[in-house]
Amino acid sequence: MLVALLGGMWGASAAEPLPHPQGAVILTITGNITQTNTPGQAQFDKTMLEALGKASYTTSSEVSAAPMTFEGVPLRAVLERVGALGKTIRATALNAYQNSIPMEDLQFEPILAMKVDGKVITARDKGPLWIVYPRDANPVLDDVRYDSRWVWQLSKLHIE
Ligand SMILES: Nc1nc2c(c(=O)[nH]1)N[C@H]1C(S)=C(S)[C@@H](COP(=O)(O)O)O[C@H]1N2
Ligand SMILES: [Mo]
Repeated sequence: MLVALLGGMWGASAAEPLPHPQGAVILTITGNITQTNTPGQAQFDKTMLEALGKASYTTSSEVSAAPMTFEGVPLRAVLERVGALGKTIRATALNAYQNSIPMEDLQFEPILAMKVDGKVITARDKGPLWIVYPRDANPVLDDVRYDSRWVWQLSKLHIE
């Protein structure tokens, strides 16, 4: 898998056409993707994201020394669904914070968390989507480079 990522082959397998969101759009993906449901964009509501899979882990973070349990959809599943192809994911938050996430980070299985400690997160508490890494499970992730990729209030991903 990692070899495929480094070779730029990521996401070659795209699925059936992406349906239109029925609820509020919480994530918009643009750039190098093969699946769209609006010209140039793949828009997702919460239900669509939840349908893509589930993952959770409990970890401390830069935000909280006390471990919190994060639950959401694997970033990998979301990128697979839109046929994302590229080296970098530019993540943008509601507050216009941006950071670039190398595609290689998928090896760590980051998730787009929608719940923290069992509670749905809203924009008020860093939701509705928060990029999270399993930091306690992998010492290499305990680093400011990765901490800054924990984009909260995530609203856009641009693949390039
Ligand atoms: N939306 C958003 N996400 C963000 C940030 C931000 O300012 N806005 N700061 C990042 C940085 S630099 C780090 S280290 C972690 C933790 O930020 P904090 O130390 O300001 O709590 O969240 C990251 N995610
Ligand atoms: Mo930071």
